[in-house]
Amino acid sequence: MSNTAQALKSLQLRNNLPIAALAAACEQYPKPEGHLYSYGTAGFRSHSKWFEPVVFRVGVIAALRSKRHSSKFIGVMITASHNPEDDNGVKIVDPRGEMLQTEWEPYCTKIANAPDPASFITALDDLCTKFKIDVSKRSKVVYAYDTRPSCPALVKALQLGLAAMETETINEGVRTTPQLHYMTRALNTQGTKDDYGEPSIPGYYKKLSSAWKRLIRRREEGSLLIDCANGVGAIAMKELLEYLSDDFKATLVNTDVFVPGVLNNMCGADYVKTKQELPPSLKGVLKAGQRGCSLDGDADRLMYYYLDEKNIFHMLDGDKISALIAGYLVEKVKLCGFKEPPRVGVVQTAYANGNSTKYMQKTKALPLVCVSTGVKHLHHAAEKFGIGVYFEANGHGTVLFSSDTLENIRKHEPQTPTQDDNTKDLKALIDLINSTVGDAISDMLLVEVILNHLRYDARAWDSLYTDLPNKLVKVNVKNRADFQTEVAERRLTHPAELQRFVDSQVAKYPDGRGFIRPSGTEDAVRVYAEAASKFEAEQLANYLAGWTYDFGGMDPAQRPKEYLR
Ligand code: G16
Repeated sequence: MSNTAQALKSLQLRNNLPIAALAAACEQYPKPEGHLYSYGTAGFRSHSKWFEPVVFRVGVIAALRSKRHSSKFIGVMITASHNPEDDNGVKIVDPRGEMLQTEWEPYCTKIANAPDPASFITALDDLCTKFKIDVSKRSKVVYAYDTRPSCPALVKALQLGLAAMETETINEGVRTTPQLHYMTRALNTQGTKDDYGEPSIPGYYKKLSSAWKRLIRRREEGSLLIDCANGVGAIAMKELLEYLSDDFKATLVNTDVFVPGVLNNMCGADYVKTKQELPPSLKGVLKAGQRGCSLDGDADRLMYYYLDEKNIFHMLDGDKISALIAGYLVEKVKLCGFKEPPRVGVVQTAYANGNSTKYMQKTKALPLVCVSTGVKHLHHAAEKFGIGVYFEANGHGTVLFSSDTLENIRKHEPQTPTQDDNTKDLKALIDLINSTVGDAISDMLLVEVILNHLRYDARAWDSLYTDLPNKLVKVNVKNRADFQTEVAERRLTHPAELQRFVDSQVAKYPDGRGFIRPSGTEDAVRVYAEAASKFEAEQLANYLAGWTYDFGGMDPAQRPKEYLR
């Protein structure tokens, strides 16, 4: 008898898992020795060469999650979003289209790292016991993937995990992450009072385009330039344009979806945010005064920008998008004439520009909370408001309407034609917004509608407040787990000495602010600084980066020259 067979025979399980099928499948995808996976900010992410075993195991976990939720559909998305093309990632989507419940994350990590079939099955058994999963229930999973070349092999691994659990599956093919979130919620709410829309990709386009047509007034001339990051957003945008008819004029660029090496390369939302410049491929294409925007590799992030009359680049990031939307919704709610108006609130992270926070709190008197990076944190905080607007500065965000607010709007009886018009607008906005997760395409339509209603051009929008100059640096360290934080990632608890250095440096700069946090999606530490001038913000960021580099245990002689010390 082989060692594996012996180990399996001696297992004492508490749940009736299909041991033979799981073990056979697990042997096909052995876990690479010495490689550790962690379920982080956006699920598992890694270089794609390490990834088939983890995706197989996610298939099994998703099936169990479905059983835990009385056979509701669970979503699985294979994407590494803004990461380089050779990376890949996988995340589990809960029945309402939200991120996986955080209590499951350590179990996912343990299951992914189990070194052999017996320990893999034991880890699954622990999960079933902990969450009282009735293994005999049916399981249903809907999945999709982005345009990365590694996806077909990963999909095969996922399918094997799902088959081992005899799961009913829907393969949505190459789709944006937000489309998969939409599908998950729509499948689970079909025919109920919470019906989210027709559970199909055409249903998604119909919902967005019909809301757009109800909202849009006379359009100005000119077309919006959309940088699709050479990712799946290009496919979705082309499909959506078919539904939007002539009153939405857009020019798509960076649409080379299946050309190797171009995904997110020198383009896309992450490029714009981190470099704070126009992607080179848009130079000479974007005209002065014209609005442009960039999606990221899986179309869940959005960055806007324009060139002024001197051809100077101006970025309108997630904070500016949030300020525009929150300010608009506050006024819209007032115009509807509710007896008890829903409370509009804003959620940000430590990356939010200091002046955006001031604008929301002081100029607009909006309640505001700051949470850790990661949509799951923002989403949960936004649920506490009647209407919760959450955006990360990187352009990832959406708007949530609480069930009480939805009921309030549904029952509302407007007393004047103005109230009636505005209530109709609000209802259409609810359909336009993909509340399951940040959706670059839905957010882009929302921004365009608001600009249209307010008769703002990009400059008028930009003038809501002036960004404090800032800089974000990625520092590669030996072990990002050596960096631990508190107060929504704004301070390091470890290394404490590094935090003392941050405090001493920040105090030297007018309007200075800076923090250091480990990334949840890449093996790196991120350093952020802002200050009154560009020079000072960059200098502060480079000092903090230099010290982070040295504290990360790297050889100081190798420190990149832009990192100061
Ligand atoms: C993911 C998360 C975002 C987060 C970003 C960067 O985005 O969904 O919430 O802001 O990663 O996270 P970190 O700084 O921890 O690496 P995406 O677009 O990659 O899915």
